[in-house]
Amino acid sequence: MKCKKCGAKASINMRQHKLALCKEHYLAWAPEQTERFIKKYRMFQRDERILVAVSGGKDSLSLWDILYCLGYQADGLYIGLGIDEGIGYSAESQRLCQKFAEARGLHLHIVDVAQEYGQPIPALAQISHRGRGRPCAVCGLTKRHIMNRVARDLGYDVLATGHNLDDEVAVLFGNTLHWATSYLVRQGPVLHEGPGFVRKVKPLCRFYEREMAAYAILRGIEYIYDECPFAEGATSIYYKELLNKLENDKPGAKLTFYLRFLDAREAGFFAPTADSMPELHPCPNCGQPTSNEGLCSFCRLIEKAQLHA
Ligand code: Q46
Ligand code: ZN
Ligand code: ZN
Repeated sequence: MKCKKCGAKASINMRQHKLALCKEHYLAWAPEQTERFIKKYRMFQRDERILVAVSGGKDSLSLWDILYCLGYQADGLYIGLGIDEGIGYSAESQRLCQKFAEARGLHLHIVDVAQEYGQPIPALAQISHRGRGRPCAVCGLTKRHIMNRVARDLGYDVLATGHNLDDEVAVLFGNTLHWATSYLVRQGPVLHEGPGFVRKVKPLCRFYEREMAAYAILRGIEYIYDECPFAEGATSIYYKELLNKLENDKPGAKLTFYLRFLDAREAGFFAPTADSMPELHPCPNCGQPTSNEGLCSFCRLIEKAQLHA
């Protein structure tokens, strides 16, 4: 297989784009595409300050690297979850994020959940009824709270996450199976800011997972290969496997599913309902918007944890 641009040996073949590229041309192509998506979906402007949520994985570190190469003002945010099962997942992912930032002279904010709120994620999950079995619901709630808080407190215009096409399509597939229209109406490359909410963007939403893995490897980015130990057996992973089978037989199926969904959403196919737009008011404790009466779900979780301490 030869590079379509220069004829040298190709490093990656993207069947869905009918495009094979060598290392040099792929490392130019990926940021060009990202810039195109940033503009197309009006994610942010050159003068805006971006906070990139980094986990130490290939997607978020590649995203930070691409924004840095494109000349955007992007700082990082690492959230220490305190997940030390198996390989010492959190400690290792934090080390890789710090190493990445230092090598490029970039600024990384670190928030450690246990230091800030008294308990790491696995312990918080034990306390909450949401966390029986798998800590992911508590983990997701905590990460969303911290990301929004840090972005707002430190005056960032936008929060960027490294979700790739495979992630987005797995979520879309799950929501479609359940016709969860209140989620479908909000899924997309940009979630606009609202009172108390920072804008959220996903600049990698049109890249396949293997394209980001290739980017990270070809750029020599050191990232954590292992998934979080709690990801094992998650429904989203099962959906990804199903969708990979489909993609294998029909190259481009995932991208088409996602892009046609965005078209349908744009055309008003999933109209907002009272359910998808609940009335929000500021939490009396932390000030973040919530649809709860009284404390937001995160503050309730922390209150419960303190009672158990
Ligand atoms: S980090 Fe947290 Fe994920 Fe681990 S505990 Fe679950 S949600 S799997 S993205
Ligand atoms: Zn080439
Ligand atoms: Zn709160």
